[in-house]
Amino acid sequence: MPFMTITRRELLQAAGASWMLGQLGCPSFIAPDVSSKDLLVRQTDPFNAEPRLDRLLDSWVTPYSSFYVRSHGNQPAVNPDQYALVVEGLVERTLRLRLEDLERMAKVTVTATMQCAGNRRSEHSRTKSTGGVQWDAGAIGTAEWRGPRLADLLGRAGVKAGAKHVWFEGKDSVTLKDRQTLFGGGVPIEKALKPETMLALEMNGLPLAREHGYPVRTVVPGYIGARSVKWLGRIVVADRPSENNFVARDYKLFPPEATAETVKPEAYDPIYEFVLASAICRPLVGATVPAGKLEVGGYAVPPGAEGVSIASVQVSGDGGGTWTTAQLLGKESSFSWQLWKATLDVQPGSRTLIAKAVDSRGQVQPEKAPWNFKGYLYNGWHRVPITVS
Ligand SMILES: Nc1nc2c(c(=O)[nH]1)N[C@H]1C(S)=C(S)[C@@H](COP(=O)(O)O)O[C@H]1N2
Ligand SMILES: [Mo]
Repeated sequence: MPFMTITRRELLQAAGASWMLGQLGCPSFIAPDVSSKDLLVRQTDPFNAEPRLDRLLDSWVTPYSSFYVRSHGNQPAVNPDQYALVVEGLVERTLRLRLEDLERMAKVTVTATMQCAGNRRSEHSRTKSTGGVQWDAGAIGTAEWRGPRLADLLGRAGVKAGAKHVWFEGKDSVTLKDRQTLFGGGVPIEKALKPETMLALEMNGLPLAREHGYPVRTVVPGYIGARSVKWLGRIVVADRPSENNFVARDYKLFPPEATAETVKPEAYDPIYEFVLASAICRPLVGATVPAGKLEVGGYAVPPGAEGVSIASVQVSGDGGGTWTTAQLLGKESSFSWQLWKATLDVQPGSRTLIAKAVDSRGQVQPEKAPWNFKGYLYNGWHRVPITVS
């Protein structure tokens, strides 16, 4: 595995053994050991960090060291011996499963891209300020997730008639303006039963690291990262969407005229699927490059709908005057990004590189994304100003 840059022992220390620090009297909110990650820290508490964009091009499966971390609260150090997952609600049998029960279930490996709904929020903020972590285009990564299917677990519990949603609850504590809460997510029952939707125990062949949700997280391929709940503690089968803050109020796409003061979140649906997007990862914004042949690289993400993949990526070296079709480097998939590269001929002066993706339905990534005060789902054409000397 040439993409792994740290040893298994180091990762086990970051994950499974970290609860021991808690045993030794260290508070559970101490930061996990992410020293073997090489990230740009956007916020320290809660911890939020993304890789420098060009590092995303190293491999189709993103190594641990460049995988972004998005947290809303603390990063609990879960003792694997005391771990329990409760499955309840509209089920025939309430389950209380230990980690070894999950490890004993049939496992699948799913390669899927994790992407934050706030990826590229800083581009929304150029139009008008937005709240939240000001991500560049690096709140995204692709991993090989391994663990049981959620459908198998729900099959054991026996889903009752009338079930419409499945809620996920994490064990981390999040501070909202007026109260403490647990992070939560959820998906419609149809998505919960899809073969790609799973509980991940492993990421890239190793146990999940603490900051990625050790010992268990949901992975919901094609959906925004917020639905892939880390440090999973509870699953509830219900007849309605979760009332958790991060389903009922946050992670909704509000119209441009909405403001934090006036919005009525209950009037809007939760965001689930990704939107078609692409970004340039090399060269970096503001780079100076010699005139002539320039290799440009980046990623493209399909819109998260079943059966829809990336068909092509178009790249411009002159602000949109002429376009070149990029070479796609990954595997075709509805749930994973494509990496791409293109060789452009660039002329001296101030130039803007642009990328736009086209999906297998023929839909083209839009030139601009509608501004919203939460700064979600920025998928306008990615523009990278450079100097050609
Ligand atoms: N329990 C819990 N799960 C969570 C979060 C969180 O703060 N707490 N953040 C979510 C969000 S918004 C994203 S984008 C992904 C990020 O996953 P990663 O940190 O493993 O990259 O986790 C999701 N799951
Ligand atoms: Mo996110």
